[in-house]
Formats: sequence, C-alpha cells, structure tokens
Amino acid sequence: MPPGYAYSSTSPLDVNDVVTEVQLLPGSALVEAARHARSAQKAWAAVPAPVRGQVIGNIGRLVTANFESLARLVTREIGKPLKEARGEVQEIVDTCEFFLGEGRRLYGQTVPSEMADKQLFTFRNPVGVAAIITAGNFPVAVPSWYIVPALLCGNTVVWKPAEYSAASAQAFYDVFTAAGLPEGVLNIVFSDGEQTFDGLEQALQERLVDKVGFTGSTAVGVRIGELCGRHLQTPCLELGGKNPMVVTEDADLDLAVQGALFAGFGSAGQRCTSLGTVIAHESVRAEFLRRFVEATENAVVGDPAEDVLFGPLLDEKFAAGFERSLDAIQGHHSVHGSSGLGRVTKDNPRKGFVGDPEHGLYYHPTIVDGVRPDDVLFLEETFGPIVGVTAYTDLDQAIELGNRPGYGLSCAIYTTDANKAFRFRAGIGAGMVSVNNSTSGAEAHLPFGGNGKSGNGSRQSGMWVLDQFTRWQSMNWDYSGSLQKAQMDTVEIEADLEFRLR
Ligand code: UN1
Repeated sequence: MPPGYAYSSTSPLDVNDVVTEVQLLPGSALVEAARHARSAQKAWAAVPAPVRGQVIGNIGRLVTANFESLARLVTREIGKPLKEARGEVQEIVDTCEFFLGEGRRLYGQTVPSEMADKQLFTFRNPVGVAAIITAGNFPVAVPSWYIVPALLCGNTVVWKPAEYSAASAQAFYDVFTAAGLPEGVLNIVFSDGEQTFDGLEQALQERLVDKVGFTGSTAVGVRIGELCGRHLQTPCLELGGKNPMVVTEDADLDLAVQGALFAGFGSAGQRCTSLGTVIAHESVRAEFLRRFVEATENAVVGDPAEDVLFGPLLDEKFAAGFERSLDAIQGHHSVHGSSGLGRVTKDNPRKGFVGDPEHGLYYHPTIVDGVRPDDVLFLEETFGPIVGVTAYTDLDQAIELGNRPGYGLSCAIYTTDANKAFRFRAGIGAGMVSVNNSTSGAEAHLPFGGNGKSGNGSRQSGMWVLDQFTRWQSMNWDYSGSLQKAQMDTVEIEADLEFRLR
C-alpha cells in the first residue's frame, strides 16, 4: 500500500494545541478495510439479532463509563460547548438503548395469500458491508446514528471519520471495539476527501461495499450519489440545509427569540440543522429583530468549557469557509448582533467574551437584516454564526420563501395558531418541522433527514433507519401439494358480486 501523509488534528481553542496526529491513507486502505469487513460479515450476520443487541447494550454501557472523558475530548478537538458535547455523548447512549431493544424485534411480517394453503412472509436481511463517511461537527453522535443500527442489523462497517475530529473518532472506535465486536466487524480508516472518493469508487467496482452512508456537504453528496447510482446503489445522504424559521404575527416573540438564538448560533451555526433565515411577518419583524439583536449582543461567546452560547469554529478550513460567507453581505443589508464582524481578536473584541481569543477560531455572531430572496445569503448554506432576517405578508408567501433555497432539511414556525402550524407543515418541503422550537435538536428515535438539496429522502434514527441497513426479502410457501398460480398468471376465483359496473 502506498504511504499516507501525516495530518495533525488541532484544537480550535488554540490552534497550536495538536490533539492527535494521524496518517491519512490512500484509497487502497479503504478498499482493504472493505475486504476485511466483507470477510467478517457472514459470521456477524449469523449471530442472532438479540445477541447483537446485547453487544449494542455493552457499547452503551462502555460509553457511559467513559462519558466525561469522551465529552471533554470532543470539546477540545472541535470546540463544542461542554454541555453540548455531553449531550452528544448521551445521544450515542440513547441510540444504543433504542437499538438494543430492536435486536429483539427486527420484525418481519406474515402476509395473507391470494390462495388457500399458502403463506407469505417478509424478512429483513442485512445489506452487507456499509461504508460510512461522516463530518466532524457531530464527531460521535452522528456516526452512532449510522454505525449502531448498521451493526445491529448484521452489517459490517468501514468508517471514514472527518480528519479534523480524528481523536474523537479514534476514542469512539476504541470504545465500540472494546465492547465485544468481533474482529473485522467495525473498521476505521483515516483518509482525505479525494482519497476516500478513489477508494470508494474502487470498492464499489469490486463489489465490496453494499451501502454508503454520508453526512456532509451537498456538493460532495451529489458526487457520492452519482457514484453510487452507477453501481445501482441508493446511499443514505444527510447533506446541507438552509433552514427557515417563520415567525407569525401571533407568535410569542420572546420564545421565538430564544429559538432563533439557539438555532442560529448554537454550535456556532455549524449544524446542518442550523437556522438560515428568519422569515417574520411584516407586522412583527421590527420588534422581533430588536429583541433578537439585544439577545445576541448579550449572548456569551468564548471558551467552550464555560457556560457559553458558542465557542470557536470547528477547524481552520471551516473558519476560512465562514469568512467567504461574510463576503456575501451586501450594501442593502444591515448588520447587527455585535460591535464587530468576523474573527474575534484583541483588536476586534467582543463584549463579554470569555477566555483568550488570540489563538482560537472565534467569530462574532452576525444578524443580517433585509436579505432578499435572490441574495446569496438567502439561498446558500453559510455554516457559521450568521442569521438572515426577512419579512413576509401572508403565510403562503412565507412557505414559498422557506422552500425557495431548494434545501429541505429542517424548519420551524413560531405561532399560537394551530391552523397556521398545520398549513405550514403541509406546504414546507423540509423533512423535519418544529413548532415553537429550534430548527435543530434531533431526537434519537424520530426520523432524521431531508429532501431536495438536503438529501435523497433517506432517513436515519428510530425504526426508519432499518430500511437503510436491511433489505426486505419476501418468501411464499405453498403447502397445497399442487401448483397454484398467482392471480397475475390466472384468475381462478370469480366473485359473486351484487354490484356490477354498468
Ligand atoms: C440536530 O438536529 O441538532 O450534522 C442534529 C448535523 C446533523 C445533526 C444535527 N447531522 O448537523
């Protein structure tokens, strides 16, 4: 195998702090891992599902035993506030709890036949080898959304985590394998994007991978979708979002402000479910903006070990990307939320900043009022602490504006009118709708996923993800002792109907 190259995962709290060094390997490493996973898959699938469930239960217990150290590592490596990092670790435990039980279900069905003395059944079969490629903004929770159900269903896994969260990924892998997974069932490969793509192409070509799961940008998702399509595979794609929040004329404005603050700036706006644009009714827009700006100015930003709304951006690559998003601010916009714009430094300080910003990747939260439907800021994902605000006059227009960017991950409406809430739900194209709640904040057992530029309709979490990691197999069993033909081959029963079409 050709050699890899060294990569340092640094802390965004202090870019001089190297959290770990890994070798990013060429595509052949992914192919090799897929081969390894392939050779382990049949034996793992033969383990009874309730026993696989027990291994999932062990993983949950081992994660709990290592809870605090894993959360602290996540905070150090990607700068997520410790409270959220703890929530993320808890999400793995919740996911294990759900799928531990699924090991004793994984139901198929018995189905009535058209014929006497014949019975029909359905079974869920594992897909085979799953290649899972994940982002680093949720370096342990989102991988568990794929890996836990994939394993429970009897698949083996090759996991390519984000390089900038390599230490968190390695810790996750160590806990999972220590819980009793047989050799070859879970494999980790560190690689960069292009090498991963090459490896995936080759592994699909050699029929070593049966399912791809990817969380990341829409642009990369499109490439993965094309590649999988050439091999007649449907990947599980969880991509970007430009998630709208509608604030109606009857909304509780303080509640809406709390929601917008967390949805827009929680995790420094680096969630696929982060708030993109607030679409406020023209009669409340000015007052909403006033309160939102005040709340944002008073929000505490800084050291994620402290009680802050958000800490640094994930990594230098993301900081650079966010700076490019700031270039989309135009003359007709008005900017609020901080006295500064861009990176927080000694010379560009933020009121109430906690800690020392000098070596960290900290950015001012930014509210951009007056965004228009054709603005880049209205249409494109920004992945950082920036929220747009615009106005609408009637709900149909708000729905149209919400759908306009062409993403369809999550959305929210703040209203006290049930009629508006349900009209919005029916009209909006998003996979996930919040009423009087943040656009972010998934629960481990509700379907997660989007449409349009946010994904191909695949869903994770709860029982819905089982359709990603199993394939339905039907069986019919005829015990009549003669060849009975199905209705599509012959019509044997003529019903005596009183009603006749004329
Ligand atoms: C959430 O709803 O807060 O990468 C979770 C992401 C998502 C997870 C979001 N896959 O941001």
